[in-house]
Order: sequence, then structure tokens, then C-alpha cells
Amino acid sequence: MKKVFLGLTVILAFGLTSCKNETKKVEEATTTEVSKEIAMTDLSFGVRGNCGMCKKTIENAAKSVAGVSNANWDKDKKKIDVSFDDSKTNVMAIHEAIAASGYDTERVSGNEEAYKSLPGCCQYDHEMTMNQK
Ligand SMILES: [Cu+2]
Repeated sequence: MKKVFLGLTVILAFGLTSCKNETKKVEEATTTEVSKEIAMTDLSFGVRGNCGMCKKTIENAAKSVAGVSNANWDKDKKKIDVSFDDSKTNVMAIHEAIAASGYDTERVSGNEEAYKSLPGCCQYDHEMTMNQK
């Protein structure tokens, strides 16, 4: 009688182990599918500025917006390329954040107080053409 019981325990233990392995595989497959569904939006728009310090300030302002994954301001063309998750933010929120740091964008004028506290070399000309070719 004891031998039969032992035998059953071994079969049960083996059965449970193989069940656990199957569950793990299913979980991994689900995770991979979810990460593929995140869609990013890429846009560019004009932003005024002068130098490398402006570039840092402008890019940091854009990246401070939740959902923005990448920001790259072009000093010569006076424009910024941004990548963002449009389920988390929108392009106007990025314009507002850059303007709050003192810089003019195509749609929003830079905050005057922030502009005045920029280093002298960064106080760009408000008449500067944006989005240059
Ligand atoms: Cu500057």
C-alpha cells in the first residue's frame, strides 16, 4: 500500500513541474506582444535659439514632457525633431514646455521672464527666421 502511495506522489510531483513550465512560456509570449503595440509619433517644428547651450535648454524642456522619448534641436536650421507617445502627450504640450524655458516656437512665444534670465549669448533675436533650409 505504501509503495502505491509513493508512486502516486512521484507522478503528481512530475505533473506539477511540467505544468509550471508551460505557464512560464505563455507569460513570455504575452509580454512580447504588448511591447510591439507602443506607437511613436515623429514631428519637427521651428524653435529660435543661438548656440549649444540653447540646444541643451530646448532639448531638456522638450524631454521634460512625459511621453517624449527623443528631442534634437538643429542649431543651423532653427528647428527641433521630437519623438513622442501620443497616448501620453501632444505636440502643443511640447511647444508650451519649450516656450516656458524662454524660447520662441512656431506656435508659442517664449516666456519673457525666462528669456531675460538666459545667459547673454543665448538671448536670441526674436525676428530670427525659424525652420531654415
Ligand atoms: Cu545659447
